[in-house]
This record gives sequence, C-alpha cells and structure tokens, in this order.
Amino acid sequence: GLSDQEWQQVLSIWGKVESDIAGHGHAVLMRLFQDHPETMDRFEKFRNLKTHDQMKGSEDMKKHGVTVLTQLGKILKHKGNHEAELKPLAQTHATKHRVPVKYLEFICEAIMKVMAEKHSADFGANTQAAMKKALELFRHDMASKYKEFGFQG
Ligand code: CLN
Repeated sequence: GLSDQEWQQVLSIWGKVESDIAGHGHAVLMRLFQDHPETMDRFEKFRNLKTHDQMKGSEDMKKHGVTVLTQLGKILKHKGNHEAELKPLAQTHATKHRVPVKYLEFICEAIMKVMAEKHSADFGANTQAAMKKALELFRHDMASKYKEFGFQG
C-alpha cells in the first residue's frame, strides 16, 4: 500500500487535475487513442472519429474523459479502501465492455504522461512515484476483481 504521505501527494496533485477535469480527461483519451489505437475499438461511440482534429473537436470524447477521471478521483480518495467503488467498475469493464487488463495499463500510462505535461512543476519524482503506486494499486485490484467475474483480461 501507500503511506499517508504518499496518499497526500497523490490527492494534492489530483486537486490540480480537478481544476480542469474536462481538459485532462480529453487529453488522456487523445493520448491513449494515439499511443494505442486498438483501445478505441472498445468504444462504439468513438469509432467514427478518424483524425486528430475530429477527436480534438469531439464533445463526446470530452464528456467521456470527465466520466473516467471523475470515477478515478472517487477511487483515489478512498486511499486504497476502494472495494465498494471498484467492484461495479470492474464488473462493467470485465463483463460488458470486455476491456483487457493491458488497456488499463495503457490508460494509466496516458494519465501519467498528461499529468507530467500539464504539471511539470508540481509533478516531481516523489509525487510521480506516489501517483504511479496509486495507479498500480488500482490496476492490481481491478485485475483481481476481473478474475472474480471470470474474465482473465
Ligand atoms: Fe471505462 C465506460 C471509468 C478505463 C472502456 N468507463 C466507463 C464508465 C466509467 C468508466 C465510469 C461509465 C460507466 C460504466 O460503463 O461502467 N474507464 C473508467 C476508468 C478507467 C477506465 C476510471 C481507468 C482509469 N475504460 C477504460 C479503458 C477501456 C475502457 C481501459 C478502454 C480503453 S481505456 N469504459 C470503456 C467503455 C465504456 C466505458 C467501452 C462504455 C462507453 C460508452 O459506450 O458509453
């Protein structure tokens, strides 16, 4: 798990993400789809977006970015005691959206990259390490839940 200090670092930098959650969410999805175009296939609603400009102008993508980061923020605020928040998310992503665990790794990488780009001054080595640990814990617990739902991911 993470120490109190590490959680404090995570939640403090998350406060900066929340200052523009739509901007961050949109940037995360853009980065994800750019680095790993195969992840886009999971989204029926984004399949029509072909070019960078179309993605950039997509209100739908912006809206979904808010959905994703709002949910992630709720989870992070539980500082690891996130069973109740995580379970329904793992259920839909395993059984309905059928999203491989690998894709969760990809989006976590995209989140780290966007945070580093937008907050270089506040995202030093210690904070980065703490954030990485928090996202690893999230992924690890999602993967365990996946198995409970019978999805190897
Ligand atoms: Fe996701 C929908 C949160 C990563 C694919 N996702 C949702 C919803 C979230 C949510 C809340 C709406 C409620 C629901 O269906 O459940 N997603 C998250 C969070 C993360 C996440 C938090 C990780 C940080 N999601 C992913 C990916 C995966 C994916 C690993 C593919 C690439 S990134 N998510 C989906 C899909 C939907 C969805 C396909 C359904 C979208 C729709 O049609 O509305």
